[in-house]
Amino acid sequence: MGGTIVAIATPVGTGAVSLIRLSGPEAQRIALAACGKVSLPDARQVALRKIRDENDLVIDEGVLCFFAGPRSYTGEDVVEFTGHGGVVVTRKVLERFVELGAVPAGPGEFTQRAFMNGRLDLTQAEAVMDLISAQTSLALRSANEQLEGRLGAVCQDIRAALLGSTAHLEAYIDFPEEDIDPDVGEKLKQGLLDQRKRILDLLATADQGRILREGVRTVIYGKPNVGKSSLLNRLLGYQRAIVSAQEGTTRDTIEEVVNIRGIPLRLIDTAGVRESKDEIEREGIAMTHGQVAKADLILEMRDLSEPFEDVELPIPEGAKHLQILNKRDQEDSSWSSKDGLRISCETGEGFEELEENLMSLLSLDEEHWGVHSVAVNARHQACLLRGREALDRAVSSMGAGEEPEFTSLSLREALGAIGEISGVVDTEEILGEIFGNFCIGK
Ligand SMILES: Nc1nc2c(ncn2[C@@H]2O[C@H](COP(=O)(O)OP(=O)(O)O)[C@@H](O)[C@H]2O)c(=O)[nH]1
Ligand SMILES: [Mg+2]
Repeated sequence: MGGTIVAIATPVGTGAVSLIRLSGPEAQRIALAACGKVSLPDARQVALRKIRDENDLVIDEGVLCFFAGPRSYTGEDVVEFTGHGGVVVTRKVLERFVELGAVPAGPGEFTQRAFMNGRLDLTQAEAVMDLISAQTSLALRSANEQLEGRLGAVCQDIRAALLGSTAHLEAYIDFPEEDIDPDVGEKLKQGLLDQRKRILDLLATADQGRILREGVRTVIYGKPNVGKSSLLNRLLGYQRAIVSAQEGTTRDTIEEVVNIRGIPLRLIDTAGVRESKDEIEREGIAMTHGQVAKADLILEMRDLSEPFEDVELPIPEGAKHLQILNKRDQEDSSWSSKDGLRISCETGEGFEELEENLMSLLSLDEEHWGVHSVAVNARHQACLLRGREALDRAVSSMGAGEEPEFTSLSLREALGAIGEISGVVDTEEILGEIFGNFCIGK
C-alpha cells in the first residue's frame, strides 16, 4: 500500500463509456503527463481531455475528473477518466497510466484504501460489495443501511460500553487494597448483561443476513414426474430444466436464484426419489438427500393426477417444509377429501397462493423486514459469538468472586472480538479475506 493504483472500474466489454480510476499520491502527476501536460480541471470539476501516448498520439478523448484527497472515495488523490467504452481503447489508456508509474490495483484495493484512510469502517466496506451483488430490493436496502454505518454504529456503541466497564473494573486492579463495592459490582455486571443482550439481538439477524446475501436454499423434492422441474421453470419464467413425461429425467441438481416478493430463493431442482437401477440416477438421488439435509426450506411436491397414496417422503426434523400438490388440472378423484395447497405448473393456477404460503412460512415480506435495519454476515456472526462467549466468562467470573484480573482478561477478549467487526482492531488476515472477494476497480 502507498503507491498509486489504477484499474478499469467498468466491466470489461464494449459499451458506451468506460471508467478508469487512479488513486494515490502520484495520481495528479500521472494524469497530467497522460494529458500531454494540459492542466487538470479543478478538484471536483470535469473537463474534456485527450489521453496521449509517449509519442503524443491521441489514444482517447473523454471526461476527466479530479478529487483531491482526503475528500475522495479512497481518501487519497483520485483521478477518474471516462472514455470510450471499447475494449482496446480502454486497455490502452490503462497501459498508458501504468507506463507513467501507476500499479494495477488488486481486487477491492480502492475500498481497502478507503478503509485504511478512515473513510469507511469495515462493515461499510463489506456493504459496498453487498450492494454491488444485491439480487433483490431487500438485499439492496439492507446493504444501503449497512453502508450508512448502522451496523458499525451499534458495534461501536457496544464496544464503548464494554470499554467503560473494563476501565471501571481495572481501576480496582490498580488499587488492590480496595475491594469491589458489592453495589458497584452488581452495576458492572448488569452493564455487561445489557451489552450481552445487544449482541444476542445482532446474532438473531444472522439467518436473515445469510438469506439476503445468498438466498433461501429451497429444495424441490418429490418422486419422479410430479412436476419438480416444471415448478422451477415456472418460477424462473423460462425453460431452465428439461421437463419430460419420462421418469428420471433430472439426474443432476440444478440451482437458480429467483426473486419472490423481494426475497431471493435459491431454488434447487433435484432428481426424483425412487428405487433405481441406473447408476447415474442413483447418484442423483443421493445428491437429492444431501440437498434436503442442507435446505432452509423444502418444497415437497406430490402429483394429483396419480391416485392418492399414503406414503410420506422422509423430511428432516425441524426443517421448514411446504407440501405442494401439483397437476390440479388433472386431479384424481381419490384426492377429493385431502386438503393441501393445489397448483398447476401447466396452467399457472395456485401460484399466488404458493407465494403467500412461502412468505408466511419464512415470516418474511417487505413490510415485515422494515424492523430489521441490520443483518449480520458470517464474519460478523463469528466475531459476535466470540464476543458473547468472552462476556459470559467475564460475567460468571464476577459471580464466582474470582480475581478482577480474570474478569478483565475476558472483557479484553470481548472488546477485541467486537472491535474486529468494524475493524477497530484489524489483522492483515481479515482484510485479505474481505477485500480479496471484491472486483477490480472497486
Ligand atoms: N397436466 C399437468 N401436467 C404437468 C403439470 N406439471 C408438470 N406436468 C407434466 O408432468 C411431467 C413431468 O414433469 P417434470 O417437471 O419433468 O417432473 P419432475 O420429474 O418432477 O421434474 C411432464 O410431462 C410435465 O409436462 C401440471 O401441472 N399439469
Ligand atoms: Mg425433473
